[in-house]
Amino acid sequence: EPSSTSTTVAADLLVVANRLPVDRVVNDDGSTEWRASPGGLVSALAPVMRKNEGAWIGWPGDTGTEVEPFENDGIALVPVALSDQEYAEFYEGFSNDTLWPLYHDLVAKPSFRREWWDSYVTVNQRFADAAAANAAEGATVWVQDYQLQLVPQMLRELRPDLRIGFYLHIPFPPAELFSQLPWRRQVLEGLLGADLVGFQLSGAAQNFVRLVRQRVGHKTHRDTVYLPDGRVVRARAFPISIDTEGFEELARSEPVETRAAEIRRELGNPSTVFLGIDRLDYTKGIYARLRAFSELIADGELDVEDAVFVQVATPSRERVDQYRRLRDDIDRLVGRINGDLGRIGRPAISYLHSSFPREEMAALYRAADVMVVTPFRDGMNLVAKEYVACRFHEDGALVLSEFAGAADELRQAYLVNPYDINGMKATMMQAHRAEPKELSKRMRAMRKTVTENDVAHWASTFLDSLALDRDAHDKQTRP
Ligand code: GDG
Repeated sequence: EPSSTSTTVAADLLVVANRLPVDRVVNDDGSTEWRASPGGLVSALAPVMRKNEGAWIGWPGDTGTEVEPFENDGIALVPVALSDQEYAEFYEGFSNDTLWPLYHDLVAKPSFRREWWDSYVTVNQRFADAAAANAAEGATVWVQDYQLQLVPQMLRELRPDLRIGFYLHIPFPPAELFSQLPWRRQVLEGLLGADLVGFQLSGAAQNFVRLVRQRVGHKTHRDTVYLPDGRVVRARAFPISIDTEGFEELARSEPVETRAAEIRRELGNPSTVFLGIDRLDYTKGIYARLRAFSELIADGELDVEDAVFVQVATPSRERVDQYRRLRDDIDRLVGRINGDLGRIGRPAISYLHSSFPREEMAALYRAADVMVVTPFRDGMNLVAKEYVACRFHEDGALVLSEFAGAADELRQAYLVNPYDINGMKATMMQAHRAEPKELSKRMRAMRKTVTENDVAHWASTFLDSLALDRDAHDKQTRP
């Protein structure tokens, strides 16, 4: 049993997330070091965390090792250890094989296993203990995502002085689906430990409030839940975003420009490059999208001499069965499409099962004429926003699923229903044939949206809302 660490910090702002924003890498000589794993969340929160005696609590990414808290770039990092068995049960099991499919419209069938739930409770308690031990009096704690839904309540139990926020990065399902969960009430009560529960979309916040009313029996009004002890919990939408300026800067840089041109050359200078970039996940709709594209070629609408589909599928959750099966299915599909429709040096689909540095991603975005983002369900989908951020020439087309959170904001995308293959085919062709003037009109509007609403704006809006409600509450309850 891993125990909690001995040294502690007294942070005023804590982020509690499944993963620390660093990776432990083992060198050839056996020594280990930490390497920053830059993501939008870290870059958005780093400045405010440095200013506020910040601490980040999370799992360091390998099992079985105990690591003391350490400082990285002005932020205290507090590692929470997981055993191999906990990794399998809490992370791969309950988080990714129960909650993930359940919260994504049952795109895959969730497994309900009682021992996974027990592990979820144990690990959530360990994260809550670590947060409680490292928070200064009256500190603000921001808990992230579906792996840690019990932490708010556990933490409030231990530290009623704290201001607690929670943010869910994935969809929150309607009552009809959520109610399948054998531990539905515990999860709702876990979340109700927070003062503010944030979601990507207002529909998700409404699902949550309705469930709380139905299943827990608390009084609610609009975005507010009234608890019997007089405390209130708010449920609101805070659509997440990207470091827009950072992406655009990268896309404008000379090495990326050169690389983008090189990519097109290496693809044989086709007139149209279609692009998909996703974690290899069954929610992302990769299979249906590739089929739609292959039919356009088979139908003679597109020709492999001048159109290619580049699909990057980043390896993900490779030990979970459904992900293994998906990988095999896609391998087989790509093999068949290229075997049937490709010509020498001209595969219909250029398929890459690997991950790439940010520079290469930016070059791909710059090289692509039509970006195809067709998840069956997605909390937001940052890839869509990254593509827009990189298109500073205001060209390129975005084909986007209505079931991605991003579709709420990016109204000028070519919206599709990913279950409708013929509809997707027609819309992909419409995007492919669009006049430059039409494309730039759409792209300009979308660029305005992602520029005005970047990830820094997301973080400050959430934290301001969390702080504001406290001030209002303090005023009301002060004698
Ligand atoms: C969850 C929710 C929500 C991908 N491959 C590589 C790479 N990436 C980067 C992308 C993008 C991120 O990973 C993926 O974000 P998405 O939003 O597209 O999807 P999820 O991973 O499912 O994220 C989602 C998000 O949380 C945030 O709240 O939007 O709905 O499911 O940034 O660029 N980055 C690099 N190499 C790769 O090969 N460097």
